[in-house]
Amino acid sequence: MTRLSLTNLPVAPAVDPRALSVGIVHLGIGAFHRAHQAVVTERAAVESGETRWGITGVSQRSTAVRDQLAPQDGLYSVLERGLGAPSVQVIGSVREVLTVPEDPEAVVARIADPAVAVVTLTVTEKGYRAAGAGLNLDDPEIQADLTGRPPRTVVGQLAAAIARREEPLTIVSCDNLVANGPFLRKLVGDYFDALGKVPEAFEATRFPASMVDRIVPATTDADRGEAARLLGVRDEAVVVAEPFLQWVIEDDFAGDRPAWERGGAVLTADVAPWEQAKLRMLNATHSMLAYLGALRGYETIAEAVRDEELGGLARRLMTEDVVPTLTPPDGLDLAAYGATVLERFENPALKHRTRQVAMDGSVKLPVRMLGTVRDRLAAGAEPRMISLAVAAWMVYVLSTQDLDDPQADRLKSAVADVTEPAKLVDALLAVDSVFTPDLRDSTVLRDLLVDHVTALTH
Ligand code: CS2
Repeated sequence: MTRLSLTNLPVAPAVDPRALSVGIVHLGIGAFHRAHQAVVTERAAVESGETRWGITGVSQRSTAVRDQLAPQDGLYSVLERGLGAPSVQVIGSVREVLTVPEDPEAVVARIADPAVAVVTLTVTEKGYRAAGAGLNLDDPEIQADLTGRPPRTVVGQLAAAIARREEPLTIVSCDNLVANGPFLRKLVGDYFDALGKVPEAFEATRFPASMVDRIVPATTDADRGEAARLLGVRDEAVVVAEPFLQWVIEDDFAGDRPAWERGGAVLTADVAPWEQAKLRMLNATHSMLAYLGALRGYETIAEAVRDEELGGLARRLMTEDVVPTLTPPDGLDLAAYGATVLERFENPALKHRTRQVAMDGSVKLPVRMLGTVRDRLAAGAEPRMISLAVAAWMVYVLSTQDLDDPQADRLKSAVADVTEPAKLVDALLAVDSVFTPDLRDSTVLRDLLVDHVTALTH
């Protein structure tokens, strides 16, 4: 079967890719970006008629995405899997892919290009190389960037480009982090402080917060087969996604920006309530189902949530522990939102693996679970359900051989000699890159964790 490309186009993208020039650099061109921001950006271009917002995608580590996209002129399809028949759409907004290992300097040069006004990022929690609220200055890659080599870390790339630019730049974090924009600004500021010089352009650089939402599991051979059947051509870069898509962006830009609101995004003055609702309701429940589901031998999130007991626990996590900590954004009914989240998880066509959601727990828990624990404890409540989610992670760490986590070595050695539930709880509560002293010292939390770990391991 022939391969998707500009000369082999069964379904034309909504905008002629040849007419687009690059105005956005996206760091971390994985499946999520291609199924989310790239789609909204293309829709915005269709609605506004603007052709200056093509995307240069950057791969931080591997050349895989570039190798998939280059022979296809940057084109790829989004395979949407909902309850009905799957559908497919070809997206043409990615115009170039650069890879950091091959040419780190080209990445900085592209961000510094005056035609570029916006940088977006999906580099996952660990890509920020933070320790607590600041930059991890002990990280060897950060240290190496600080010596002045062409930068290989995300923060190093942004800092080097800001130092070179004359026109204002806006940097939009699209990762699942609390106050992702201000957080990234702090990390870049820490980097400049460590360098001992803060360029003038840093002050003018804007870091709006954003909340992103779309479930995008890893693509499988079955997805590639389905896309080929629907398209009539082969697409090595297909991404699969649910129909739902949400993007709420803080309206704080240094210069021009794509008309993303015309592509379906919401521009607003305050993203925090949206982001908090999403991280605490959706992501925390997702992780809980991933850990409990994996421990029960379920392959996918849909199987886990369809287990009556686990589905019930997921519902109780939201209603009993999370909702009381939230101030809903205007127009959001939290009960209805929670029900929608569970319906989305139940989508049997998605095949989102429990192991995929379970990875990187050491950097996900603080963002999606521990704020809820802290708020419930402060309110004098017993956070029974959210501590079950934390306990499930602890048992998962103990029982998983090839733990996929940036701190896997540290976690595995912490639990190496553990023989009983209380020891597991204490060993992991002592990991100070995950748990802050207030949580470590809470006997209410510890007792709950020991109860849950006991129940989960017997
Ligand atoms: C998931 C998220 O893998 C995970 O940790 O919880 O990727 C989730 O699918 C997205 O945030 C949904 O928007």
